[in-house]
Amino acid sequence: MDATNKELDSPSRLRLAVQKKGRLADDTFDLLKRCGLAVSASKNRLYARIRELPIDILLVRDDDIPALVATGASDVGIVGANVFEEEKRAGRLKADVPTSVPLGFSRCRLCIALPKEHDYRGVQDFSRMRIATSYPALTESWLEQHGVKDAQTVMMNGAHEIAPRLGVADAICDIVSTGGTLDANGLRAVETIFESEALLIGGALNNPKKARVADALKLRIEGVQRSREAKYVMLNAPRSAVEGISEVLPAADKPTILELAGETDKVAIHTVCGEEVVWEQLEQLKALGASGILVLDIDKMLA
Ligand code: PRT
Ligand code: ZN
Repeated sequence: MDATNKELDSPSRLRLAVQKKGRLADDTFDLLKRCGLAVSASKNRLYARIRELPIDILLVRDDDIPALVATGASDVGIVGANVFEEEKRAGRLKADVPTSVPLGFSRCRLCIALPKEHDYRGVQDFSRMRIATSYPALTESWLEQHGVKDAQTVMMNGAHEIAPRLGVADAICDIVSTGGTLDANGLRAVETIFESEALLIGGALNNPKKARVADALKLRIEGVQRSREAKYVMLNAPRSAVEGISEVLPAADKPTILELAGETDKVAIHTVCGEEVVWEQLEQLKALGASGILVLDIDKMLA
């Protein structure tokens, strides 16, 4: 259901700004879905109302999210750390936007890249270079930190990769994920200046009702993040092997030990492991006498 303008004025509903369409959007909607919050974004919608919690979703371009949160037009937002930091460092945010929660998706790097034929020797190679980027503030502060004083940034909103060939710049500073785009354009990343992932920003709210909703949202997000990595491990093992098994699974909670019908020396062990369980660990468990080992995904988790 679309929210009407009047509904958006509701003082107790939390406003969450998210990217409408793009690289962040799918993972953001997936996260919200896993938090039990269904949003159906259609082309013409600028906002959507969530039924399960008093939250209104603003569907916007990612670049607008930091300012929407800084001005209070939105209470919280989900945006790439690259965009958030650039807006902050460029001094475009009118107010402090409080601590952000890292969300673990849309991971990428902001890198300076040079034509492959350039024999890169170190940061001083950037001296007197023109660097094409959409992130001038992040690039300039990195150059300054590394003692490069006479490089110049050239603002470009896209197609940075062709800037060196066009003679518009000597280097570029852009987001890299697989490195395929750089490679296809005869470029090579020589320095990573910023590591990015999606962040939940904002959330210092005076309105106690909204603050409670923001806390509930954060709690659900934390639950989803924990359950993403966590595994439920079940196995049968000799009673004497319980300690050894705990050592093989260091990220596991204290195990639940269950009696097995008709067995005196063997028990069933159930535990939640806070991180991925790899094949090598299963082999070590087997070597300790474990059998019937099951590793299951966890759908939801609340500490
Ligand atoms: O329309 P709107 O303004 O909302 O979106 P946008 O076009 O500005 O951004 P979008 O959707 O492309 O990216 C949103 C966010 O996703 C970025 O701000 C990053 O935080 C994150 N992200 C993750 C990426 C990439 N991976 C990525 N690979 N953003 C951009 N790229 C581009 C990069 O600019 C380059 O052109 O992909 C190309 C490089 O990819 P590889 O895989 O070839 O290295
Ligand atoms: Zn954008």
